[in-house]
Amino acid sequence: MTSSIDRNTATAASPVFDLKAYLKQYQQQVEAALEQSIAVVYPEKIYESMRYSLLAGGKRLRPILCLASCELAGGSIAMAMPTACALEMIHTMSLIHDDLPAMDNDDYRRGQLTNHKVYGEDVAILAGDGLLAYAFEFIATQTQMVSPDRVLRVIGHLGRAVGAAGLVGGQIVDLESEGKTDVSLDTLNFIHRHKTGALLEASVLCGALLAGATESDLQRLSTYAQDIGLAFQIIDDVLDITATQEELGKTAGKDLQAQKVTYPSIWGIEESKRQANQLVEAAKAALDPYGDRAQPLKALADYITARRN
Ligand code: GRG
Repeated sequence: MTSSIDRNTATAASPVFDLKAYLKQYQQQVEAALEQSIAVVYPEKIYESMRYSLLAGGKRLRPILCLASCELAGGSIAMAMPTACALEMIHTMSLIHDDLPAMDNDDYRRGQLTNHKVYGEDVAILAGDGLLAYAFEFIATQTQMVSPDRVLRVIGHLGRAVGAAGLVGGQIVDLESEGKTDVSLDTLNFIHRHKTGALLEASVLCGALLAGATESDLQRLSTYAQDIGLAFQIIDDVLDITATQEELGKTAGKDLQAQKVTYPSIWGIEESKRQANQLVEAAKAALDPYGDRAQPLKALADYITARRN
C-alpha cells in the first residue's frame, strides 16, 4: 500500500481540533460496544464480575488510541472496534489483578469498590483470567473487513505486549522493587515502559496494523506511543501526590505511603511535569509528516499531561 503520508498533506489553515467533543463521541461508541461485548449467562457470577469492572467507566484511552491510529492509517472505526474492546478488557483485567491483596491491595478503582471487595479474591482472579482469554477470542471472532493475516499480526503483537515481555514483566520488576530505596532510573523506566507503556503502544500499533500501515508508519507510531506511554506514567505518579481520591477514583498518595520510588521522588514534581511535557512534544513531532490527519493522536498526547485523573 502507499504510505499514509502520501495520502495526507498538511494544509496551511488547520481547523481547530475539539478534543472534548472527540473524546465524548469516541467514549460513547466504545461504551456501547463494551456493553454489547459480554452477556450474562450461566454461570452468572463470573460474567457479572467481569462486567462489573469492564463497565465501571474509566477514560477508555487505550480503545480510543486504537481507533484513532487505525483511522490515521486509513482504516475505519468498524475495523478496529473489536480490538479496541479487547484492549479495554486486557487493561481492566490488569487493574483487577493489580488491585488484589497480593499485589497493590486497593479498595477503590474507578470510583467504586475493587472487584475483589465485591466478589471476593477467588472470583476476582477468575474475572481477570476470563477477560484476558475473552479479549483474544473477541478479536479473532468479531473482527470484520480485515484480512486474516492482519488479524493474526494483531493477536501476536498483543500477546507479546501482555506477557512476560510486556505488562507481566514490568509488574514483576515493580514487585521486586517494592521496599527498596535505591531503585535506579533505568529500572524505573523498565518497569513503566513494560507495565504501562507496552499496552499503550500495542493500542496504537494494533489500530495501525488493522489498517495495513507500512513499516515506516509503524515506526513513527511506535515512537509516538513509547513517548506518550512514559509521559502517561510520569503524570500518573504526579497525580498520585497532587490529586484527591475523588478525582482519581482510587486511593490517593499510595506511592508515598508505600515509600515507592517514583518519578517525582527522583526528580521532584516540577521536573517530572517538564519531562512529561518534553516527551509529549517529541511524540507529537513524530507525527508531523501526517499533517492534519494526526490531529486526534496529537490532541490525545496533550490530554495525557493535562488530565486530572
Ligand atoms: C496482563 C496477564 C496480565 C496480568 C496483569 C497486574 C499486572 C499483570 C500488571 C499491572 C499493570 C498495571 C495495573 C499498570 C498500571 C497502568 C495504569 C497507569 C493504569 C491506569 O490507567 P488509566 O488512568 O485508568 O487509563 P482508567 O481507569 O482511566 O482506564
